[in-house]
Amino acid sequence: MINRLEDLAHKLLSFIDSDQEIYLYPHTSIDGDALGSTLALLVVLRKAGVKARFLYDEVIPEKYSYMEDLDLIESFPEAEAIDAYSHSQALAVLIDCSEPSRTGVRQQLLEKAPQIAVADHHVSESHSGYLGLVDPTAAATGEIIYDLIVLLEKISGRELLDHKISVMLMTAIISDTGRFTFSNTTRRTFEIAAALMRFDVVIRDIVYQLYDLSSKARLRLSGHVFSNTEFYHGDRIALALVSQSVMEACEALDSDLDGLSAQLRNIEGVEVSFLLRELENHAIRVNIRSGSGFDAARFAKTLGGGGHARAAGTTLKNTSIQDAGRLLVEKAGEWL
Ligand SMILES: [Mn+2]
Repeated sequence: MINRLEDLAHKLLSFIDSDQEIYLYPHTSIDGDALGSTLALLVVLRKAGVKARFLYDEVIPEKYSYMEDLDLIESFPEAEAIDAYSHSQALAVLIDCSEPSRTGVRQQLLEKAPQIAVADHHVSESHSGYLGLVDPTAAATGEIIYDLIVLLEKISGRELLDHKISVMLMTAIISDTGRFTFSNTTRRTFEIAAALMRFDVVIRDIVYQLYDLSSKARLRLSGHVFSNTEFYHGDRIALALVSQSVMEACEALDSDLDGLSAQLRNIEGVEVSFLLRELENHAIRVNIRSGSGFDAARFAKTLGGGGHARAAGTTLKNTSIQDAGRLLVEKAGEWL
């Protein structure tokens, strides 16, 4: 268990007015928590006079475009240029993940850092030598970043939080708590949200962008997913397969799949749902949602993945989507 948030705060502030830089690493397939948390820390560090960078190699989903300062995100360089970047990197901070492998192609730059820190709320192996905090009781990494910012304010004696940073952190929290409705939502979640409301955050606007605003592609994709969902083991397992051809026929983006697997889990009697998405090169991304009787994180771990008890995932390689579906149903059947 890594519990050194104070140490991380001091470390970050030791780079004030330094030419050395801090690189921030959210996980791939960025979500509202990873993005809001990373952007908030980036802006705060720069405000405090610390050089920080946020390099990313995928497209940031359009729905987050209401946040300010997205233009500070730099596209990740070609492999040949990585060495040049690594010279200025004094510290790497993993955000909303603790495994270097969760950073995809950025991992090669991350691992050149002389020191690695982490701010995360996923259950994970302990990494000795990492600074920071891994707290699975936090509903969102945004809660941890909020605590970190409060520490930075205390130590530096400067006010760092403002309206735009509060919108980023609220985005993180709303995303990972399903707008304050998931079982991970705690009193602490509301205390932090209340503190952010001091900066006139309009929750309605965030929720509209993240949840309510829809598209034709999403509507067609939902129709396909729901009408083709199959049920197994006395309807306790729900399985939905989303092939590449269906994505293309619906002109859907990956983000159009958000929330669908939770809806499958919500069907009466269903204890675990699997939403499978066919990727390139015979890989299948598996999205798992479960009720209280099924530990999705533990299940995902047996297949090389991870996550939370009620929401987890993994990627299966060298398989077809049908075979992956059969494997999951069989394994989950043994668990139930
Ligand atoms: Mn998260």
